[in-house]
Amino acid sequence: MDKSYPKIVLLTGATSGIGAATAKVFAKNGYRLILTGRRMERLEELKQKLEFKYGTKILILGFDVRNQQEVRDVVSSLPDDWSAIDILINNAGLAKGLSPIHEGSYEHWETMIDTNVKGLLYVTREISPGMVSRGRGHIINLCSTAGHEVYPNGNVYAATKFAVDALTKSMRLDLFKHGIRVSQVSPGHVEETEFAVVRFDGDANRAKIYEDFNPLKSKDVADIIYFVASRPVHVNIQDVLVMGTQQAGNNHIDRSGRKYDQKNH
Ligand code: NDP
Ligand code: 8X3
Repeated sequence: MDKSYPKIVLLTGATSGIGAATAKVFAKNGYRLILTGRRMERLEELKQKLEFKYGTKILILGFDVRNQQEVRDVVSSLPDDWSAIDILINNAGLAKGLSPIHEGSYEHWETMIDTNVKGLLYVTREISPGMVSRGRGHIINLCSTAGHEVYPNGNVYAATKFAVDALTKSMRLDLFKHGIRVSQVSPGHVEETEFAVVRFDGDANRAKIYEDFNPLKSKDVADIIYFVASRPVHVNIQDVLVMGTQQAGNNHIDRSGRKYDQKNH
């Protein structure tokens, strides 16, 4: 651990799924956390739980990453002792709908583009100048297998994640000379998240997409994000492409029943 310990992590999308699991791993390892999302009551609950369990310091900020002015206001009014962010984890994101291009919903398209691409850009634009001026920092973006390979009806969600992949590569080119690391993690299907429920607008039956195979769990991805963030400062992991054992690509999933349960091995 270097001299600036404990480091400050700003994590977007901490209210559920991969973000909530990531908050837990970093809290356990003694980092100071700025946890963000729109559902303030969830953030309050998480803060209380993690501070009590791990004794770590947590600041919570409720805002919508799509709102450029709100993002600017929130970042510019960070208390002095929370403003030197060491690690930014751009995790907030979502899929909406699963329709062929000729039937897609404009509203779904706007929501995905505004959140996954523009939201990530707004937060990064506000936080990266401080990193540049300090000559240190690490940005970790949540991409997806959908940012590497398209699948039927995944069109606009995939396009946003291909954009995240392009932005990770571009940010790396722009920021490496300032001592800032840029990485991404690209998971396949992950359960213990609200991803499918959000995609299908709360339709619990449609959201049952993990019953016939064993996908990644949110903690699997959180552990990888932590691994990426905790490498020695001379190491920059560019991308981690990771899937459950029963998934070999976006279009290749062994749906013959849930297998490879850790308990049985
Ligand atoms: P969840 O739905 O469980 O979590 C999404 C998080 O994003 C929530 O905390 C939500 O908080 C936040 N969020 C969504 N929209 C906004 C917004 N406009 N402003 C602020 N926060 C927002 O899904 P996951 O944990 O699965 O998703 C996390 C990331 O992982 C996403 O980028 C997703 O694309 C990616 N991913 C997910 C995979 C999966 O299979 N689950 C696989 C590959 C990548 P709130 O609603 O409180 O604002
Ligand atoms: C989430 C995984 O396959 O639903 O990024 O697009 S997938």
